[in-house]
Amino acid sequence: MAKTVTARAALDRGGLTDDQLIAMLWNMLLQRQLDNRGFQLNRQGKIPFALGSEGHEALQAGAAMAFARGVDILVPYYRDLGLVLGVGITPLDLLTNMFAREADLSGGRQFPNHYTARDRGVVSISSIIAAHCTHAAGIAYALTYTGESGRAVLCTTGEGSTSQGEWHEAINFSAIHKLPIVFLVENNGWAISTPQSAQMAIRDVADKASGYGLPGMICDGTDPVATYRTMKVAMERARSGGGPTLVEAKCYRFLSHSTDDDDRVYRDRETLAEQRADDPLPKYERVLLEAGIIDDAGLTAMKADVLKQTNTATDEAEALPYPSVDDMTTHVYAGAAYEPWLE
Ligand SMILES: Cc1ncc(C[n+]2csc(CCOP(=O)(O)OP(=O)(O)O)c2C)c(N)n1
Repeated sequence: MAKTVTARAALDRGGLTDDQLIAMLWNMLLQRQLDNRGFQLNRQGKIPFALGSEGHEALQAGAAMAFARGVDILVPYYRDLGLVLGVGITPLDLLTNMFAREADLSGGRQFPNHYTARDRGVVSISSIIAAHCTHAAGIAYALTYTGESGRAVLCTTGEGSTSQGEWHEAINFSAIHKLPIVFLVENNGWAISTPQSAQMAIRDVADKASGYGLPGMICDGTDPVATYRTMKVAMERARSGGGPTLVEAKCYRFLSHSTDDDDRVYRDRETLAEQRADDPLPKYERVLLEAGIIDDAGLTAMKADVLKQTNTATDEAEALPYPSVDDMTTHVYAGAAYEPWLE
């Protein structure tokens, strides 16, 4: 009998099923669409601020795949839209946050791109760079203290945040106490207008791990499978009592830092265009197309669906009411009757 000839290219799938590989593509497409929507809404004057994670999609889809829902705890930073989508926050949750509506999971009080969902294990974001790293170490310490095993804390930052004292304190404390935590550094080369070379005298952030006595790992953050592979090892080490890991995922930031920043004043367009060759989204689309995991029609349909879901969530969130003025001091001052400005 003739041997079946398959057109499928060999695929490094990191042990993931077709459905999981497709789920990562979905996550990446949705992340980019929602990022763009944030910028559009800002330029339309509908929301005060937006941040983009364009270029981070692959590493966030891969890291989310290594996160155990209902078990692990995520302490993210503001550029983690894909990661929070991947652990169960919905497009409607995100847009309700951007529009600061009452139904927002922080009651319409948080900044755009400052996500939280207690029921999904996502801790509220701190705008103070690296302050959340000590919170994350504290949460990991609490897991150890209360004897909860099999759970890990995932704490993310950019590479610029690793210059902050609190990052070092959190890493040191975690290593000393062998805490169940993974510090994921999304190294996009820039901290607003400060390049990595002006931030540290080393090439790899992962090298900082050895000074504190924890393992440092590096992965290609433009490849979701490579990131998943690395994060799986690190998260399993944390869950099984092996202690903390520092993971550095190399990527690039394609957009300005935020809608309040104009990157043309510090980054030349040629370098940006060169980096586009490594754009994780079309790269991963090609991988799945060549492996026959998805076909052109499937990809087109998926993109249409992502746009439709983004539009629906935008319209729904925009139609929701703002928080009531009566609710202004909730979670701000102790006691409903305390109104210091009236005294
Ligand atoms: C303590 C503190 N200093 C400065 C800022 C202003 N700030 C906000 S984001 C940012 C850059 C952080 O860069 P990085 O950690 O590399 O993350 P990226 O934004 O590149 O993803 C700075 C300096 C801040 N929020 N907190």
